[in-house]
Amino acid sequence: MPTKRALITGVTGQDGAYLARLLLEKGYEVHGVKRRSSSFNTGRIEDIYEDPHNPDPRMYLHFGDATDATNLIRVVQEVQPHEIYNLAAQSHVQVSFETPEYTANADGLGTLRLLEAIRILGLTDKTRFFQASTSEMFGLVHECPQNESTPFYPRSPYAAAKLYAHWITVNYREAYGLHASCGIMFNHESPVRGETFVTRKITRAAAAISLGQQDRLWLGNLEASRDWGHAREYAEGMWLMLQQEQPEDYVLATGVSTSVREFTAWAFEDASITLEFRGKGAAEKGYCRETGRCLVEIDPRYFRPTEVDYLRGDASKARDRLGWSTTLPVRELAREMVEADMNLLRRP
Ligand code: NDP
Ligand code: GDR
Repeated sequence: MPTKRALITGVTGQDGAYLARLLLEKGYEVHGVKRRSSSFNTGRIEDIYEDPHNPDPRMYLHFGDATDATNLIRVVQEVQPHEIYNLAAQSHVQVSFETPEYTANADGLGTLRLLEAIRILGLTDKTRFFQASTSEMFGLVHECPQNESTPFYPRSPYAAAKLYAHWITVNYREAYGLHASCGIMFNHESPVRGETFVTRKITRAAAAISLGQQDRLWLGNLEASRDWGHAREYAEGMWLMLQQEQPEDYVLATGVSTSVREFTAWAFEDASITLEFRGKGAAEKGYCRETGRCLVEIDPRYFRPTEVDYLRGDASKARDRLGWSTTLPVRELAREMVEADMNLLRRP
């Protein structure tokens, strides 16, 4: 078998780093698209990136941006990938309310640009395509749990942009016979999760507070509930979708939903602090049971103009057809993240 080549956009992000690692382990030649940045943005892939002067490198990086069509066409032409994983996105829901046009451009049109690159270059029969769709598309949902047939109702500029990306991917599959699949992925986290997403913000703060490096954690909606899994397992799901004979869309989820409040209590427990929540609404606070000190407070700035209150996925299609399921319970995920943050913060 000739070596398979994969192109990953968003390779410097959490999922890109796990997926690149997985594909290298599977013997792929991996090409990643990274953005030009004024400071290093390759921290998550430092250990797998190889100097191109090495005798036989299997990992390459290309400069590129989801908002730049000519650049994407050139990269796809140069790499001639067997598989493209489109993970690049402005992926922060709250930030999308402040940058709606940019989010639509990068997340929505960025997907169209890649699909068009495949079509223009005559690669529709050769290149398989994965789109990182999201449970945020369900938004104001009335069905629980959510599966592939649950209607969408996006509640943010991010979710609306991703919904466009989802449907345009489906359309290119139907219109041009492209092997294109969307993973409708519920939240997945890890020790390399971006620091402004709620789980990592919490585990980092719990570690920093227990080490005396931070006084307080400010959060938004503690009632919100999410289906949190481990990013490593979701990378495997992405790969499995592109190995199927027929392209299809699949929900990836754990089937368990946990509130932000409960995740916070777990993280502090793992940092040897017992938290007690008292009060209601914006006045609710988290106190250390032993010392009585207030450690968690609400900052209304973190509330979103429209919120997604509750998500819980049903991944039975992925289990039955791909043989994919999650093994790591969310309680263990919290523990792994706090432990990693403790180690990170203890370093000089
Ligand atoms: P991250 O935010 O960690 O990574 C996003 C990646 O996209 C980074 O490499 C980032 O580059 C890159 N990027 C952002 N904007 C552009 C742009 N204009 N052009 C090129 N690259 C860009 O996200 P995750 O790894 O968590 O998620 C991966 C994908 O999966 C995203 O599309 C996300 O929306 C989607 N998703 C994620 C879920 C999750 O729970 N993690 C769930 C469902 C879907 P840089 O490093 O320079 O910022
Ligand atoms: P989400 O993740 O919006 O689900 O999108 P995030 O961790 O940002 O928020 C989850 C829930 O926690 C509530 N929340 C807070 N969120 C943040 N970021 N900061 C806070 O201080 C805070 N306090 C409470 C939020 O209101 C929300 O309800 C993630 C991203 O990875 C998307 O790219 C992906 O598509 C979805 O998951 C599935």
